[in-house]
Amino acid sequence: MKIDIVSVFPEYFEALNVGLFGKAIEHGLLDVKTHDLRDWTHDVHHSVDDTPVGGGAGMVMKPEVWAECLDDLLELEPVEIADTNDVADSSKQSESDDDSENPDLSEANPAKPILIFPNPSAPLFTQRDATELSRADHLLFGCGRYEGYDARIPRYYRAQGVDVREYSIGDYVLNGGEVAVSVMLEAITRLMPGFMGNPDSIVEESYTGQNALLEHYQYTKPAIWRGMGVPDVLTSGDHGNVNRFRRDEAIAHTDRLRPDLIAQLDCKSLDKADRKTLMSLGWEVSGSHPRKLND
Ligand code: 6GU
Repeated sequence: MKIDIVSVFPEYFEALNVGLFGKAIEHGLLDVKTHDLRDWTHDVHHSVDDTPVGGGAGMVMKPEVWAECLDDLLELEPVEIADTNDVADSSKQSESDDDSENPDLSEANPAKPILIFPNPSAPLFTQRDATELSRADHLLFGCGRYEGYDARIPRYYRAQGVDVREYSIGDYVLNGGEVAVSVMLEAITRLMPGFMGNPDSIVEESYTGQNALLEHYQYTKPAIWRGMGVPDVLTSGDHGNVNRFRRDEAIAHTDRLRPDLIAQLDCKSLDKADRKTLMSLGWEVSGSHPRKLND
């Protein structure tokens, strides 16, 4: 997989050379290039931002600099587009800003570069997105800083037929996209075939597959540590019981911390024992998704 990262702090990504990610680069599984956005400026101050049109605090990243950079990396010629989408029309804005703007996972053509902008005001990046993007051949990340980037940048490249994604990594604000890109990259690349030493460890994790539950608790030896034991069933050697115990623990754990994930489960994928456990926790398991009773 080819990965280009554009940032005003390209040195931030030197940390990628360590651990499994570093190994994947060494082995040629990943071809990572970082680029300094300021290399595409022409003024003495190498400025990449300007004051917001309409006023307000902070600075906004300029479209010209980003476009010169992205045209180079995507090998596109600059064009004028007949885009009448006046930003002032908020109804149009909301129409084009929902999740549907990130193209459907199944439509992606792996050979086409995917342009990704971290953006705290975008749809949430999920394991589903990571899984899909792990099949791409070329990802290009554009890290914004300051208050964000000119909204015409993603719109322009979509109009050029580029697969453009914008993602937030959670409901909090970071100073820039660098940390978010690191998070996304780690989530994406570890799903690539050949990246992990033990691919089985991916299968059982939280948020994977149809049945996105939080994971059950894990224990290692010793069986008693500082007076604390582990659940007896785990040392029983009965794999059926161990699996059931873990599954029930995962369900109970998810019910407590992330009931929103239970409400997204597909009822068809739940077996009899799952249903029993869920019902004992106050869920109605019928129809397409479980429903919490007395909510
Ligand atoms: Cl993707 N960027 C920034 N700046 N802040 C964020 C974020 C992204 N996701 C959550 N907070």
